[in-house]
Formats: sequence, C-alpha cells, structure tokens
Amino acid sequence: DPLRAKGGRFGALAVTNADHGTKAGEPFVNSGNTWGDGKQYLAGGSTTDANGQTAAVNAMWGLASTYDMLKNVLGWLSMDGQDSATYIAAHVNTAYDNAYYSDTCKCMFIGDGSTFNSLGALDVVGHEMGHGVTDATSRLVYMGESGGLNESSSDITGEVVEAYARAGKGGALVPAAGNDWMIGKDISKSGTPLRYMIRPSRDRSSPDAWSTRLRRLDVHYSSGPNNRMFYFLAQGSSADPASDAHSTFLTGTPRAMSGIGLDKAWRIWFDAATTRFTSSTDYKEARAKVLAAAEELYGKESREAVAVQRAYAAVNVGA
Ligand code: ASN
Ligand code: ZN
Repeated sequence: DPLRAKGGRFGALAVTNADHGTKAGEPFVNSGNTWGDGKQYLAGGSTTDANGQTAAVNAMWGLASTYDMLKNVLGWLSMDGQDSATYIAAHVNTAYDNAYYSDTCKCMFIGDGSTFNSLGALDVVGHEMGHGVTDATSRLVYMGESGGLNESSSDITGEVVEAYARAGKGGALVPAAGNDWMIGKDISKSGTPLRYMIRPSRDRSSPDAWSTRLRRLDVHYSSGPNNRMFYFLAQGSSADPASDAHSTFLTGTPRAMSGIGLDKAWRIWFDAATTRFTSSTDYKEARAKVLAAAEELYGKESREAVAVQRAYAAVNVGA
C-alpha cells in the first residue's frame, strides 16, 4: 500500500477526497491504483464540491508544514519519529464542523465546515498531527488532567507550525512572523477562535490557572492553563494588570517574567512530552518533567530552567 510506505515528505504524506463519505473512523485510503472510499483529486475536479481542491491544498499545506517543522527543527520524522506515512481525508461528511485524528488509521479527517470554513488551517492540522505524536509517544489518557495536557500539546504544536510556516525562512521559529496564539482563528467565519492561549478564559469555559476542579473539565478546556504556561515560557508575562498576559499567580519579584523564545520553549516541551511524560502525567508531574527537560537541554539553574518554574507558577502549579 503506497500510503503505508515510508520515504520522507511527499512519500509519507497524502490528502484523499472522502467526497462527503460518512463512514467516520474508517480509513479513506487508496490501495494500489484502486481508490476505495477515498478518491483521487484529478485536474478539472473529481468532485462536485465547488471548493474541493482548495480544501485539499490547504490540508496538504498544513501536513507538509508540520512534517517539515518536526524534521527541520527537531529531527523528528513524521508523527511517530519513524517516518511512517499518514494522510488527511478531506471533505468528510456534510457541513462537518470538526477535524480529528484517529489512532486506528493513524490518519486525520477534516470537514468542510458550516459555522466554520473548511478545517484545513495550519494550526488545526498541526493540532491533529500533534495528537499523532502523542499517540506514538506518551499516550496521555484523553480525560482528566492528562487529557488537558494531551490537548495542550496539540494546541502548542499547532501554534509552532503556524510560526514555522509563516516565517517562510525554512527553519526558524519566528513568532512575530505570524502565529496568533489563538486556535482556529483562520477557520472561524465569525472571527472568534476556538481557544485563546494567552488568556484561555476569554472563551468563557477554560480556566487561566490550575485548580482541583480542572480534572472534571472537558479536555479542550483543561488544556488552558498549560497553553498559557507555554505562552509565558516563550513570550513572557506582563506586569500590567490590564494585559491578557498578566498573571495574579506570579509570586515574588519581578512580577513580569521574560520568555525564552518559541524555539527553546518548543524544544523543551517536545523533549518532555515525548520522552518523559507517561499516559497518566498530570499538571504537577508535567511541571517537574518540563523542568527536567530544560535542565538537561540548557543546564541546572539556567535561565531556561528558571523560566519553566516561573511559567508554571504563573498558572498556579508549584513545586
Ligand atoms: N477537533 C477535536 C480535537 O482534535 C476533535 C475531538 O474533540 N475529538 O481535539
Ligand atoms: Zn485535539
């Protein structure tokens, strides 16, 4: 099966056309030259969908950008690090407002959207591929605090891909070039994103800081504090109480912390999430393991390690 072959970038990546098939969860996969449920995109259009090929191109942009970022920044090949093939089936279902990763096919599905635009934005595809990385490594259980960390790891991946792809420099992570620290802004017809990493509570459901009630929340909300921690680690926090980047959980002075930049923050997070986390890691354990990763990469008492401690303290996760 060509889609199961290894072989780097376009050898490992494909987008198929589910053509509004509703057999969600089943692979829309080609075998040999016979396209089963998934149809090939042909010049001139193989689908009645007016925008059929645009969705496919957007999906491939996200797929290739995520693949390139993982390989060029981290030396990590595809989602599992083994360069295993994957694909996105586009045009799943009708007016379907979601995208998801399936650990059965180790592939992804995206809908055309209804209240959203077609779901193939960079951060959304990066998010779903992030689930593939988690599925191949820590396997964080998708409920409770570990589920929040699972979701957050995908959101973080989505933002890093956005920064990487928009930097246009083939390797540098330059947040100023365009990642917006919001998830799903570009698929939103209303302009309201799904999630806000700088101040998660702007969605009226996610908490900004850890508390004991976190474990009972939906994983797309309990991700909030870790998303915010990652923002603080990369970009720093503000001492201005009016700023979204201001945290009342910061203790001692200075009240504002400086970030270590997206590149280092991402290296630390990826190391911790893929080599140190287990399926049951919670916020407290995440703090210890992200700190251990920073200490190993940059040294004990390095400014990077200190920043990890401050960033977690700022979302109410202490030692
Ligand atoms: N888009 C969602 C996600 O990747 C789908 C879901 O909740 N299973 O988290
Ligand atoms: Zn997710």
